Amino acid sequence: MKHIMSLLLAAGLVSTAQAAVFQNGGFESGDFSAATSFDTIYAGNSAITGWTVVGSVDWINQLWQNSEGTRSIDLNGSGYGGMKQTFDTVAGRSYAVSFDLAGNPARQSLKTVNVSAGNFNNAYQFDTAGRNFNNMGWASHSFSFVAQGNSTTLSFISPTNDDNTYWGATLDNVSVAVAPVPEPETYALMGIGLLGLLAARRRKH
Ligand SMILES: [Ca+2]
Ligand SMILES: [Ca+2]
Repeated sequence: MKHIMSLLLAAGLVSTAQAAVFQNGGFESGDFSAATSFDTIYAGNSAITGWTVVGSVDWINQLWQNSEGTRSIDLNGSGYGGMKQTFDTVAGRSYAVSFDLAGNPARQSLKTVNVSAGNFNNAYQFDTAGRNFNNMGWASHSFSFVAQGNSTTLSFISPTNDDNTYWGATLDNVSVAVAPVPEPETYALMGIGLLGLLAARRRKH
C-alpha cells in the first residue's frame, strides 16, 4: 500500500498539500503578545493567524472602533506595510471579496490601499478628515476576481508617503466567497436577448 501511495505521489496523482481556506478575515485570532492597545507586527512574524505581514503593520486591539470584533489592522505599522493571504481556489472560477476600509485618524489625510487578487487590481482611498478613534467611518467595499490558478493571494498594500508612514489605511472584516454561478435560465434569457438584438441589427441594415 505504501508503495502504491508513493507511486501515485510521484506521478502527481494525489497531493499531500493541506487545503488552505481563507480565514481570520476580521483579524480576531492569533497570538496577541501584549496587553496593550496595539502591537506592531513585522514581516516574518506569523502572529496573525492565516496572514503574512508585508513590511510592518499595527495589530489594533480596542484602540479604536473596529468594524467587526475587537481587533483590526493599521496597514502602516512603522513604515511601508500590508497584509497578504494565500488560499485555495479553482482556476477560472469567480470569487467575491468584501472588506471594510477606514484610516488611522491620528494623521488627517487621504489614505490609499492597493488591493489585488487573481485578475483584479485596484487602489482604494479613504479620507480621515473629521474622523476620530470613536468615529472611524468604516466604509464597505466589494469586488470579484477570477482565479488564475489553484491558489490565489489576496493582498492589501499601503504605499508609504508622509501621511501614511505611521498612520495608514485601516482594514477589518475581510471575506472571500465563491461567487454565485448564473442559473441556466439566465443564460437562456441572455441568449434570447442576444438573438433579438442581432435580429434587430440585421433589420436595420
Ligand atoms: Ca475585527
Ligand atoms: Ca501605525
